[in-house]
Amino acid sequence: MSSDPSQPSQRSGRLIKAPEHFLDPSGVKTVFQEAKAGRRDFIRRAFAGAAAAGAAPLVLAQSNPVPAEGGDPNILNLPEHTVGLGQGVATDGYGKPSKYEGNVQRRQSPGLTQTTQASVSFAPLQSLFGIVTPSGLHFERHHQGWWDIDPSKHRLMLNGSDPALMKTPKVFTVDELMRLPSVSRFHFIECGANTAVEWGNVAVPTVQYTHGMVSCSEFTGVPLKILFDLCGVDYKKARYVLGEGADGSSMTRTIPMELVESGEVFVAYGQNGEMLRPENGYPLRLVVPGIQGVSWVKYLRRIEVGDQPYGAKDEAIHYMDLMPSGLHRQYTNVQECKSVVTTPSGGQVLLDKGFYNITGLAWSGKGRIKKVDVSVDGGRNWRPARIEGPVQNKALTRFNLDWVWDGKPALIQSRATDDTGYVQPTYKQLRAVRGTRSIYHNNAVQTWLVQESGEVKNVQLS
Ligand SMILES: Nc1nc2c(c(=O)[nH]1)N[C@H]1C(S)=C(S)[C@@H](COP(=O)(O)O)O[C@H]1N2
Ligand SMILES: [Mo]
Repeated sequence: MSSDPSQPSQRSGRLIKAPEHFLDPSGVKTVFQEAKAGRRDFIRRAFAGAAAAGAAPLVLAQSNPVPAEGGDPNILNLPEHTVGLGQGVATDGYGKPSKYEGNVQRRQSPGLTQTTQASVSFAPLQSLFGIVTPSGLHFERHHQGWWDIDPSKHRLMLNGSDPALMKTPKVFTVDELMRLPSVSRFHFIECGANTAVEWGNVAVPTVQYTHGMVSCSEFTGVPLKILFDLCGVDYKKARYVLGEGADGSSMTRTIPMELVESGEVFVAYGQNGEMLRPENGYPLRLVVPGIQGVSWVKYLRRIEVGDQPYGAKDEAIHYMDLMPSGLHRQYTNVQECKSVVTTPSGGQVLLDKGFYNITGLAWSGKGRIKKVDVSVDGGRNWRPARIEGPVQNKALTRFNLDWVWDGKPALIQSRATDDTGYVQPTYKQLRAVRGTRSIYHNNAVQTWLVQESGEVKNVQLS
């Protein structure tokens, strides 16, 4: 057997992860052919073994995803790492992923106009497990570039648009904020423009580009309500909140006070157990669970309370939805219930028929995921997926489903339902309400076509 199991493209056996060089269509072919040459015989032998052994009455056993008998001679080799002395503790003090995982990276989309300074990078959802996005792979969206700000010089000011709305405006240092009572919560953040190119059926090749502007972290920080209480906010009058960043984008959005009063909004300094990454707003960012990414102000330097919506520039030109009537829907804050299958997904290759674990992510800006149904025939039949718990409020939720691929073309979809009973729409249902001229807030059911060759493609069913 010529295959080298250490190669990342073969890490998961019969499934090829989206290749690094997918932009060159011949690149997909090459990886596919190499993998086929290396693994076909092995897979066929495994099937023969299963038949001889008399498979147990389980989907998994019947389709035998693992080699049954005969063995792999590689297990008898004693490589250097088994007989030699390994390396001492890492001397750089901060660990890195294995060099074999070098192709797991955030990337810029081929579906977007290339600018001199890129302002969006997408998370490699196809390569991630569970619900946490490693901080170094969290998607990025910068309206005016990112900064690594000195936390000792950074300040957060709270004030009212009118002195009557806040009794004692205050300026906090980062240290002062870190002395206050803190919360740690898992939440997804999704840019309102996630999945935008699919409105135009541009069909970018991988789930990284269709859905990679969503990420999920455990954030740590101080509830904004605590700061407002310290500053003596008059909650009867101050019904709106505005966050402002210390970067040059002057990017501001109105946040309704109810969200702060619920205790859910917080000023975060922590992300996945350490301080925020500079790209994600170090040293302070607003966490506004369930609300589109633009409201999660990074490099947070000022919070104002007001008695009316601000109608800020980004509320007049960005993140609005052009409805079929010709009118704009100005405030779409909540990210509606959505899901996507991350494996198998565009750019991946199934090397043979048999068992596969279909897996994906679901989320809802309104609360918790109640169920996820999966179809392998383009939405004619649905089966409930296994939800990996605990299911958390306004966080990514992982689902899995057993599947035996018969080698024929398959149309794989997922459809999530949240605890308000809202069901993720098909493109047909979404377009019936929203028309065809939207850019933002696309939460339609995604379809992946598994071709007979095993190659998986992004398609849209009308
Ligand atoms: N100060 C500031 N905050 C910002 C932005 C920005 O450009 N500057 N971009 C916003 C947008 S549009 C999104 S989607 C999220 C992206 O957060 P991330 O880069 O941590 O993924 O941050 C929001 N907060
Ligand atoms: Mo965004």
